[in-house]
Amino acid sequence: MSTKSALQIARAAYQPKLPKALRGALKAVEGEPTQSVADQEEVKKLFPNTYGMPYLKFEPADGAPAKKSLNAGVILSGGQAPGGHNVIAGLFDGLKKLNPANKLYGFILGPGGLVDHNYMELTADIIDEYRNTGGFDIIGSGRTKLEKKDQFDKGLEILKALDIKALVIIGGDDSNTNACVLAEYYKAIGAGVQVIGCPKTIDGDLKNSEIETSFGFDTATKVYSEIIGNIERDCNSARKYWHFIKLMGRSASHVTLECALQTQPNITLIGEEVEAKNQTLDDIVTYIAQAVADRAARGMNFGTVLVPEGLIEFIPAIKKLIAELNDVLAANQAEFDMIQADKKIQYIVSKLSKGNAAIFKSLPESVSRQLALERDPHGNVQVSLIETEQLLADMVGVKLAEWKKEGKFLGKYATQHHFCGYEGRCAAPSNFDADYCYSLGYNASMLIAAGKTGYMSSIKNTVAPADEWIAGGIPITMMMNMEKRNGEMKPVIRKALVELDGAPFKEFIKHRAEWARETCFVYPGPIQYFGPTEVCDQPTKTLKLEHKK
Ligand code: FBP
Repeated sequence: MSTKSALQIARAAYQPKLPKALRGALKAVEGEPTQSVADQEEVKKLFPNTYGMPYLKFEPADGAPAKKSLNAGVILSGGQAPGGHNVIAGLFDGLKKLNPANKLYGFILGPGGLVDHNYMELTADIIDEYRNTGGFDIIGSGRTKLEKKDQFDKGLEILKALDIKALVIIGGDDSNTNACVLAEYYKAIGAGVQVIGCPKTIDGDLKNSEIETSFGFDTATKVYSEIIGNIERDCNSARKYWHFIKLMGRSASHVTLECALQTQPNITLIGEEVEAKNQTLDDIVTYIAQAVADRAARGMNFGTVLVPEGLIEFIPAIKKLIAELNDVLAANQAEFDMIQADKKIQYIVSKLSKGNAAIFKSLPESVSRQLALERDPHGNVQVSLIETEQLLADMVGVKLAEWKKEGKFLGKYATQHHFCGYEGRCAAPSNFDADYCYSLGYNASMLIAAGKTGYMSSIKNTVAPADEWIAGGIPITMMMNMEKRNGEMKPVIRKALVELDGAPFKEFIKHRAEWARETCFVYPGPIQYFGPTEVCDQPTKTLKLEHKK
C-alpha cells in the first residue's frame, strides 16, 4: 500500500474554487459564429458539420431542467501536465451534480485505450484518491494518434457498448486537433457521441484569443523557477560555474520566457527570436561567449543560461533541414524501413539536397540521429532527447578557447548542465492549476449537458480571482489552419509561439542587458499551497503581462 506524505493528506482536503459562473443552474448563451484562424475555405470543407459554430458562454438560468442520465468517457492524451486529475474530478462532480446516476469511464493509457477497449469506471472513491494530486496516473496517458476511420469506428464500438454519449479528450494541440476530427466524424455519421476538448500542456502553446492558457503551465514554470533560483543561488555562492539549463517546451519558448521573468538569469535564449533574426548556431554561441567574456572581464566567472528545448528547430537552417527530412521520410518510408539500422543515416544524406546534406553532416552525431531517426507518433522531433544545453556549453568553450589565444578572453570557464523537464510535469498543481483544472472539467460537463460537440472547454478572465472567471466553450475548428504534416497538408490547431511584440517578451528585452551584465538573480522558492493569497494564488507573469494586471 502506498503511504501518503503529510502534504498530500492536507492537500487532499483542498476544495478547488469554482467560479460563480459555474454555480447553480446554467444556460449556454450563444455568441458570434466563428471562423478558423486561417485557410477558412479548406478548413470549412473538411469540417462541414462542426465549422463556424458560435462561441458559448454560461450564464445563470432559472431552475435546473430534469436531465436524463448519461455516461461519459475521458482520455488523458500526450505529455503529463499538473492538474489533469482535477479536470477529471471537476468533470466527475459536474456529471454527478447533473444526475447522480451519470457514470464516468476512463480510457487507459491515452487514446490507445479507446481503440483497444481498455477502460475502467471512475467511481467516487477512486476520484477522491486523486483530487489535487499531480500526474496522470489515475488512468495513464499516451501519444497514440487518433486519425484513422477504423480507429474511430473501433472506438465507437466500445462507446456504444458502455452507452457513452460524450467523450472528453484532455490534451495539447495535436490531441485537440484529433478531438475535432473525431467530433466531426461522429456527427457526420450520426453516432450520437459528443466530443469535448480540454486545453492541456505545460508548454503553454495551446492558447489564443479565447483560451488564455493551457493548464499545467503555471505549476511547471513555478517548479522550474524554484529549481533555477536554487541553481542561481548556488552559482552566486561558489562563483565558479556557468550553468546551462534546458527547459521543456517542444516548440514554443513560453516556459523559458516565463522562467526568465521569474528568476532573471544572465542569458535567456528565445527560439522565436532566433528564427526572426535568422540566427545560426554560431551566432548563438558567439552571443553567449561574448556575455561570458564581458562578465569575466569584470571578475565574474559565473552565470546562468536558459535554453528552450525547441531551440534547435528554430534555427532557420536547421528548420529547413527538418522540413526536407520530413518530406524525404514521408516519400520513402517503405524503402527506409527496409534499410539496415547502421545504413539509415547514409541513406538519408543521399536523399537530401546538397546544402541540407552539408548542414546535416556538420551536426554532432547525437543531434543528427535525433533529427533523422526518432519521431513521436505525431511526427514531432523529440527535442527533449537532444542535449542542447551540453552542446551549447561545449561550443561556447571552444569559442572561448580561441578567444583566449587571441587575448580576447582572460577569464575561467567551467560548466554544469541541467534539464528541467520531467521534474515539473507531475508536480502537485498550484492553487491556480488546481482551481483552473477543476473548473475546466466541471465546465466540460456543462458543455456535455448543453448537447455540444467539437467544443473546447474554456475558462477566461483568469488573472481575476477565481470567483470572477468566465465559463463557456470555443469551437475547436476556430483554432485550425492548414499545415504540412508527413508530407501532406492537414488541418491542425495553430500553435501559439512567443510573440516578439507581446508584453512578456517586451518586458524581458527591457531587462536582459542588465541581467547579463549584473547579477540580478531572483530566488522564487517552492510553490506554496497554504498561506497569504499574494504567495499562493498568483497567476504566471506571462498571463499577468498578457492581460495587463
Ligand atoms: P504535450 O504537448 O503533449 O503536452 O507534451 C509536451 C512535452 O512535455 C514537451 O515539453 C516535451 O518535448 C515532450 O512532451 C516530451 O515528450 P515525452 O513525454 O513523450 O517524452
